Amino acid sequence: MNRITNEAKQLLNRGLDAHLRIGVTGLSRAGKTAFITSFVDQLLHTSTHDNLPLLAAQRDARVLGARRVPQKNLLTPRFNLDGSYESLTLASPQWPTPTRDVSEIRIAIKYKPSSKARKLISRHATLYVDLVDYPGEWLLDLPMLEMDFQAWSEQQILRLQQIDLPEVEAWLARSQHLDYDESNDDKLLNEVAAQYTKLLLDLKSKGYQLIQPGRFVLPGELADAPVVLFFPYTSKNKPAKNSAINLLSKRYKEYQQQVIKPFYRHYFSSFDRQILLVDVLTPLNQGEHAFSDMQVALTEIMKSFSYGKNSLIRRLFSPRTDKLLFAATKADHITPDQYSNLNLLLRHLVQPIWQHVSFESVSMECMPFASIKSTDAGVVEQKGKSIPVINGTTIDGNELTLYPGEVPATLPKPEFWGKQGFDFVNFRPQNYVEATPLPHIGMDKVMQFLLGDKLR
Ligand SMILES: Nc1nc2c(ncn2[C@@H]2O[C@H](COP(=O)(O)OP(=O)(O)OP(=O)(O)O)[C@@H](O)[C@H]2O)c(=O)[nH]1
Ligand SMILES: [Mg+2]
Repeated sequence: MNRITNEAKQLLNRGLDAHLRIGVTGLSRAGKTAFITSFVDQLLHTSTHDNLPLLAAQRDARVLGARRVPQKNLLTPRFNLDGSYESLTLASPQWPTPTRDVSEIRIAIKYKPSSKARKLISRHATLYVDLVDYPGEWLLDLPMLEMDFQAWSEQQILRLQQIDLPEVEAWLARSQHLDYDESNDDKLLNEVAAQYTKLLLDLKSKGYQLIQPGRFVLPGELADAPVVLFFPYTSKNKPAKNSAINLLSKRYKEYQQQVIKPFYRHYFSSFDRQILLVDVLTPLNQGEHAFSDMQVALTEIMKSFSYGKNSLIRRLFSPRTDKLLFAATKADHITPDQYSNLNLLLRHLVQPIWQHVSFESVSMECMPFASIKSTDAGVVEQKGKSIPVINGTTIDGNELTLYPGEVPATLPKPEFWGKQGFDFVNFRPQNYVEATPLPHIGMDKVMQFLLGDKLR
């Protein structure tokens, strides 16, 4: 009893209310907006529905309710939850529109504490949760902090040379052989820089995900600023002191100091927990180049999470993330018998970081889930055999029942791409039934991992 009273006294001084800041990231189209929309929507329905059986506090009927409250951080744009609802409630429901910048939203969850000490203090407590949506592409810039302009240029040019596309060849042929030394004028330089950004956007639309610098394709408020107008350039001769080409390395340095570092200082190091959303299924469908590119991009992204004593991240910032979740999104595109394969495949993808991060006492987990379920799973009988299927409405409005195929449980071997046994179809969200939570697969498990222990 004494121990409980002591703990209660401590809590009394500190107060029961707590605050959790969760970073939600993933490459473009990974499903961040759908995730935050569903996360908030599920919480808003906790007092009226049993929508989250695996969230312990809700299962034990201790969640009294949740509501949106004004965010504390006044400099970050507000997450457009109403915009998401508008799209989802259309007569033909649509997915929320793509987002291009960081945004956040705050929810207050009122609950009954379960621990004896907490109950002594008050019958109610509030957990404030900030969800911050930020592009995974920004994490791809971390390695740039350890390279000077020359080293970065050499690496990028090499990478571009390995891509067998005429537009890449054309850009390389032009950009590396122009005479930028003619005058101090940066017009030509800006022109080639704009073409470089266009090339990166082009590559992105073709499924390449390893795009550096990440801000070039998602510049937010930096669009057209000189700091995002440079490109890799390797020259054998040292350029003249006041030639325009020197602007490239100046802008590169500025990008390191004014763009990459502040991002890690202001956002990354402020997260208590992070979820990295990975869309494994789309690249699996697009083919070998998209899949292996995603794999390299993921490995680069994960460097931001391996903060051992000597890591760059630790030297520059002090991140405080104690939980990290890798989540395979859009699991409603496959039949339930494939969920475990999807999870195993995700585990293989994040393997390079797994051991390393566990040593840093960051708790990690992998799981498959769907933020907004757009299909129903079932079984059809064919020639006396039961075949698992999913059924939904395609983006074009046609009802479709199909078996999308097997998800490989390990990294696909070259033969896999030859047979391409995976058939991925984009479904539109199901019709929204008013006053009910959005249908999901496994959001409760995701939420239990991210905030379950804070609702005790
Ligand atoms: N079936 C299904 N599709 C999903 C789900 N979540 C996202 N999607 C699909 O993935 C697309 C991208 O989802 P978003 O939530 O907009 O992804 P994002 O990461 O916010 O994308 P950007 O803002 O462009 O970076 C959607 O338009 C849907 O087509 C899901 O839970 N189920
Ligand atoms: Mg988005």
